[in-house]
Amino acid sequence: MINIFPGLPLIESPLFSSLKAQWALTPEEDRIANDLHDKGYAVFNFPDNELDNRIDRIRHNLGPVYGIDFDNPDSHKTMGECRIQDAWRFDEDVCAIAANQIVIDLLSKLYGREAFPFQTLNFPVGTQQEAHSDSVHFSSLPERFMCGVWLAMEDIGADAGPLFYYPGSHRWPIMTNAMIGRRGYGSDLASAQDPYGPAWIALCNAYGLSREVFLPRKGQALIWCANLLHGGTHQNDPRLTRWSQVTHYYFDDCIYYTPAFSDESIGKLDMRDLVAISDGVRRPNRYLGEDVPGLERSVGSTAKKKHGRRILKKIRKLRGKFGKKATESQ
Ligand SMILES: O=C(O)CCC(=O)C(=O)O
Repeated sequence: MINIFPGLPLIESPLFSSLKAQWALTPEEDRIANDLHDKGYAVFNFPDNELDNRIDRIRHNLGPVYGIDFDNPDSHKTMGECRIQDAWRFDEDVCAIAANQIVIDLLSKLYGREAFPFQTLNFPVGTQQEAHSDSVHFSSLPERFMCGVWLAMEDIGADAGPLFYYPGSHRWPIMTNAMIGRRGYGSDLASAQDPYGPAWIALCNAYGLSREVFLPRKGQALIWCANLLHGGTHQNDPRLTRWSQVTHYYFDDCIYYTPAFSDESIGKLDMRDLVAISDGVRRPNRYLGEDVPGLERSVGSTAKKKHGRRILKKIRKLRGKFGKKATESQ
């Protein structure tokens, strides 16, 4: 394939239509590619014959970590922890979902570079999070080589705090500290999303987009592009669960960093030191085929680190049961 813009994901290229003509896509891949290009998200059935059994085991194994009374249908499920980051490190089924080869091959084809999963989040309830783009948490150079795959682990109705998103927002300029006049490198935040909230609201108003809500059946998954604005709606019924797993993917031959704690314009990047979930091999930061040395971490989010440590303590308590060592997430 001749591609004048290898520094852009194929599905986000301005030459998408002409590239697609040279691309051997099945009808289903074609639909997914079009949806990602046009709307910034695409829904598909998660390709795993073992999925139902995996979901049962995940709910059983991770359930005790959240501190939620799942057995009582009337208990308020939103009172405990709402997420476990990187359960792939100790739970084989979380790992298998993240490392699903059919999904990795699909993403690699759609982006034009090898995809690799690097982070998982497991939720028993909705996050009720404000609209945000993952690009402030994880970005790449060249930009947009990141995506999320959100998997419904049960049928999800309107009262369970479903996922929402703004179709088309993936095309907006990627939010940076420079854009909002903030210095990020070395800063400390309670939440890495906080500084950008007003700017995202302003963009929503300026572009006049309306949000859509995702009401999936168990086993449906949604890919979101790096810059798609999304979040979790209010959970109307606190007695409900909303089991889901998000896996975040990067693509080979990029610099991986956290924009919330970076100032790109002056070369201050809070770079990430990543291991691919799929093969356990480190993925060095690279630019145009060469390793980029000088890994540096900025200060980062204190709240996130404290939260990570709290969850890790709980997981360690259960470690005997899982039989594997849990390590702190990046
Ligand atoms: O599942 C949700 O409610 C939102 C998840 C999310 O925003 C994320 O993982 O970035």
